[in-house]
Amino acid sequence: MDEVIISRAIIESFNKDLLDALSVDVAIAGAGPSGLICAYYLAKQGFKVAIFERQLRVGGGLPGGGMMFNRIVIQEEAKGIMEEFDINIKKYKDDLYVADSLETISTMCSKTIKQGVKIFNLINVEDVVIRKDKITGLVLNWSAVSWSKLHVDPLAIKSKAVVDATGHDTEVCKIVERKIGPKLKTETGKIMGEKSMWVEVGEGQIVANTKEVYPGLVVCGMAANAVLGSPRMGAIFGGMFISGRKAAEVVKGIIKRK
Ligand code: 48H
Repeated sequence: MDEVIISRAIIESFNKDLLDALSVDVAIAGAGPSGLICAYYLAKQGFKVAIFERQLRVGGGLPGGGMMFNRIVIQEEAKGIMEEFDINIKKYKDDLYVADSLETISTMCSKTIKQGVKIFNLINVEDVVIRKDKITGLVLNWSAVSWSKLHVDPLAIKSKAVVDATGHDTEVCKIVERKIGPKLKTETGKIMGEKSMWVEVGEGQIVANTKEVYPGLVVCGMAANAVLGSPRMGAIFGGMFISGRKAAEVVKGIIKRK
């Protein structure tokens, strides 16, 4: 055993994946539940997908369950996705099921990676690449650079489609609104803003809200409701999963259109 060999193994292996991710079919910002599910269904259909996650860990708001009780609730419509991932669910009442949030996120992450998705954590999406009126990639920097506010220029990757799966923050859409102007496909062209909790409406509207909001840019999960002005829904996650799966279909349409 040799320290330098260990270092070389890590650097070479990581660099190979990062170099390969410079040009992908789909670049996803955020490795929360909606981003993971979207990536999984795209990779399952043969697309080359990379996710960039600014935190150390994946999962976004899912592992924390509801108010740190590490359980999530899902509804009947999302049962098929839980079955696809082979995650245990327990019927609670009517069409509602309970799952362990740690089993859910670890299984989703594992199966998404095994499907061929590359997840790069500790990397912050700080801008988009634009060609005429179309998003064609992401601008990336180490999270440590942005957290410590260092003046270090970023690097960029190219993709056929970009997915904003950054949750409540709607980070990619915010960048587009700020830098390109009010041209998002919403009522005002701007981010409409997330509304207060109303589970039925929030879960009801999330699928319709999952769409291409600017050429080459799809919004999914909590970001979809925040951009399109729908309510939050608390610790029920079925809508996030179904939105991720729909985002994969929308992305497929964008790539086919080319
Ligand atoms: C790289 C970034 C950046 C960036 C953010 O918040 P998430 O879990 O998002 P969803 O939509 O998959 O799930 C939402 C759900 O967790 C939730 O919050 C619910 C259901 N709330 C209801 C309620 O009432 O509150 O994950 C987003 C991920 C996170 O891991 C972020 O760290 C990451 O995106 N992220 N990654 N570059 N600029 N911004």
